[in-house]
Amino acid sequence: MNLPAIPLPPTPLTFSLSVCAATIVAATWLLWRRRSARFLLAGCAALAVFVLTIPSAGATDRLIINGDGCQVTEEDAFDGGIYLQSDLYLRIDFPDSHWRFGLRNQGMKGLSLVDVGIQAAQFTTKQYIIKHAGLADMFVPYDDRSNTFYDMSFGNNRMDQIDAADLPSQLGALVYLRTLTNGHYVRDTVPKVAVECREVGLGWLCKEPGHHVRRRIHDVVVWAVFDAFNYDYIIQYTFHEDGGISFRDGATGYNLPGGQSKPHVHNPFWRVSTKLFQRLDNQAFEFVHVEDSQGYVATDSELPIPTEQSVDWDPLKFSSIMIQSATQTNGYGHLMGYEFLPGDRTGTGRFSTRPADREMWTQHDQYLTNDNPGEDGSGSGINNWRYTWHSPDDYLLSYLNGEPIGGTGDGIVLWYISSVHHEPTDADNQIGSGGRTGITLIHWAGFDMEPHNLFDYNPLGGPANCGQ
Ligand SMILES: [Cu+2]
Repeated sequence: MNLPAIPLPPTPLTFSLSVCAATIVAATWLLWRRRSARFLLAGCAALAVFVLTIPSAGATDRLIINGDGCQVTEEDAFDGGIYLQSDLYLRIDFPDSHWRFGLRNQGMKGLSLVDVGIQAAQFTTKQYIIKHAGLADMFVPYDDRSNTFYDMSFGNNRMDQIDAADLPSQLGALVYLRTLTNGHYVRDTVPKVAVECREVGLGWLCKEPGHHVRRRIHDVVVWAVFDAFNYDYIIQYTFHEDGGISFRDGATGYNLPGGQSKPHVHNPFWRVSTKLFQRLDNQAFEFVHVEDSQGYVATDSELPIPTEQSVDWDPLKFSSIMIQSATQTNGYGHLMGYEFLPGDRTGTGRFSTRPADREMWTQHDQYLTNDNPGEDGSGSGINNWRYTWHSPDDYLLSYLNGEPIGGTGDGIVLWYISSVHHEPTDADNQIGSGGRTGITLIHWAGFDMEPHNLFDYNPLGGPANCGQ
């Protein structure tokens, strides 16, 4: 299935060209009756034909990273820059797979992804997988409760400028987010997103006598910095050549002045609105691997998740959430979808069970809801959580009202709480001034989204037989 075309509204350029054309026709009719003007008109006409055959300056794509293992293109990147026709979209071209996605800075929640599409293996067009993904909050309770912070409650537009020096020496680029203003898109004055192509290592290999084959792969990493005063959080989306996406939030900066050595937990709280293949027939399952009573034989199952509900991760069952279409199958007749797996995770945060503390939303790892109108945080009242801070207890728990999954709304939303405990050590304790200590090394938390029965074969060119 193709991604929807982006409608291109009339621009000042096309309007002014139309006015010019009408003026030329009228003037030609008036002047042609004068013999002395005919030679001049013929010359002007030739010049006009030359000018009008120069490609339009609008909607010009620009290659921003050009490596052997990956290329990145910014769409509609005309450097005149004032009358951009679309919001920011990037395309990634790996040798064996192709991505397209948009990047947004909406309200209080930092960098988000929109309209993500993937093409690989048997597909000849991009398959739409994500409507909107990003952070809903970052909850940071200190162990002794001297402080309890929601680090995305501090107001709109808290993303920092990214500098050229933040990039690697090769295969990196800065991009500018855009804002819809008076009918066209205008770039930010400073870049707030970094894009990098990174060599990862091996995607697969096979060694049989006389037959050694392998494939080395690249990632494209898109990241921004969310400024929460002493903490700088790196919000990072990694697009893998195998069709997966990694979502990560990394805490760095310096520890809380006055509480430099106090342990705490960073809990990035994610929201991913999927709409696989742009269809409304998506459904959810929980994968579990259960050992028998002797721990000798195991049974794997995919358990239907029929209604909006919480789902806890069980490491003893290798549990994961799967979202797939109820009708769209690959070449084997298997329903195609994506699986959500823990990423960097040092533990599982569980916090206050006292309702008055409004931390009941931390009692589970994951939630599934329908994407009903306004529930993306852009609605009114509690549904305005992207622009007006509310505790997730106020909005998330109200969305969990037992509706059949996929029964209403425009896709299925996974809410994912990732946790990383931060016990400051002497590496953090270098004494500075003003109550500050040294800069803390990045600690990451997040999850991964992997294709599940999406492809008919190894999307990275692996042979059907190893050793033949
Ligand atoms: Cu910390």
